[in-house]
Amino acid sequence: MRALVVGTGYGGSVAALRLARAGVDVHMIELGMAWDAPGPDGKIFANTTRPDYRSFWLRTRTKQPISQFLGYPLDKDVPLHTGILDAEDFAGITVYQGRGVGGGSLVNGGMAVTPLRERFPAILPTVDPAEMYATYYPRANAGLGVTSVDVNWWESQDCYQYARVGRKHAERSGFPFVFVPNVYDWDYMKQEAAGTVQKSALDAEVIYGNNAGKKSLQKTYLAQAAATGRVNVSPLHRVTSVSPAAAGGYTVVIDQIDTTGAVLVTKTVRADRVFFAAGSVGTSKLLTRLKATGALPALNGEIGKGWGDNGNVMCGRANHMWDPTGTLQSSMPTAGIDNWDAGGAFAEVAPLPTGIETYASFYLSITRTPRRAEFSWNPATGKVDLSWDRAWKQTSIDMARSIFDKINSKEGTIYRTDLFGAYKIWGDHLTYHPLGGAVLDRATDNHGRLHGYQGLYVIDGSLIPGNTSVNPFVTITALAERNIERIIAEDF
Ligand code: FAE
Repeated sequence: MRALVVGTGYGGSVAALRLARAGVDVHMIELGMAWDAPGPDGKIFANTTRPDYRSFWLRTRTKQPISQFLGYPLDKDVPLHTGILDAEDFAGITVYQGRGVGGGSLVNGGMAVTPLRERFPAILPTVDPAEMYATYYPRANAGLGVTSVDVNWWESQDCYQYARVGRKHAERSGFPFVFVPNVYDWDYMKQEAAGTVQKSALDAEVIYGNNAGKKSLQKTYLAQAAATGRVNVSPLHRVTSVSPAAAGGYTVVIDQIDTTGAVLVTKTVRADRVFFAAGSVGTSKLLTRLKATGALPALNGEIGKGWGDNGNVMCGRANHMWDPTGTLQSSMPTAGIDNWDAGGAFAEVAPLPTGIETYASFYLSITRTPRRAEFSWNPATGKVDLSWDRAWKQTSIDMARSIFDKINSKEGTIYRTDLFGAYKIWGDHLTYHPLGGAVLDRATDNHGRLHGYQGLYVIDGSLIPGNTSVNPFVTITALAERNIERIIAEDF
């Protein structure tokens, strides 16, 4: 039995580990690089404040999430390269995604949040919360190496001054301030602060990769999968087609690319089972195209539907001079402001690690927006479109304002207007949290088996219909743990 896994992010890594441990040979195909060799500066990953050829996926100019500072544009030209962060543009939204072995775990902030149980039925209505909270969330948290910061240490460190200012302002306006766990190695961060190891989180490393300290999937699930001896990974390979094979199983067409994105060779392999784990956008685009162009015509009409942005919207606030947020800011967030029930927003108290004092508080809000978009095949362009309308973000902005208008009014402060373009308050052009497009119990059965084909599965963020109320990767991992257990027991 040979299983092929498309993508090496959270869903793909869970599938590979569990299948391999069950005795199945697994071949993982990954579009991005392996990220296992240092660049000319001796480091594998570039710094957030100094993007270079490693930072962006096949762009000749950076597209940084925060595009300006104090009126100065931050973007710059870079050589075309299969870099780590993809800023994928659709008509109404730019979707940021990790590219490489480890998927989003390579670029994310490591915030590892289990949603409150009472909010779970709205996230995945057909999944039994009892089994998720008794078995699969604990399993995911253990597998990912999730731990909480030592609050006494946190209280005393310069690098979390920004978070303490965030707490003070939240609490003075009556909002619950909640600590959230992370996958960063806190002992390592303590040594960074003490100056005894190479700095990573305390050297602003995050969205273009993290050279030490963060437990990305390469250090957790994928390391364990490799240790089984049954898992092969092919980086810089893109799955372009999956279709039923005459001899049974599936024919998978794969392009091997070089670091400029050029196709070197096209390969065809056969697999007994195929797991789609290319992320919400990757899986949705692939399935939408394969259904429309005749490779997998029996996929049902739910393919491409139910896509959401987790209600992401960013903003900064300008503090008074007596509320500095610190020249040293840990790039790993530890806390959020919870106004979900009253105002529909959960705001991550995020770092703005520039190395200088900005007097700015920065937030990524996750909001309860009802907006959902759809992927569709465009035969004229030969591409997959997404029906997201930029104007839909207004709902999310209004929800985020339920927190920050109140804080600004209480503190006598204002929004920053220099981070996303001149006189622009809201980062409303993007998402870090794409979800949906092959929704559980609609495009698939209630465990991720695609309708229409035996032996095809979806096992990533595309199963979740658009919102998780908090940062998504723990839920993606826990759902993958739940589904793969059932699939191995019944289908293998
Ligand atoms: P993902 O991790 O995206 O993996 C999919 C993989 O498939 C990628 O490696 C792709 O390169 C690969 N792929 C795509 N197409 C193909 C193809 N055709 N052939 C072969 N391979 C392909 O999917 N979430 C949190 O919970 N906490 C955070 O603090 C957080 N911070 C974030 C910060 C940033 C800057 C970003 C971009 C995301 C952040 N996220 C965070 C979101 C999180 O990383 C994301 O939800 C998960 O990575 C999604 O997991 P999947 O398994 O769905």
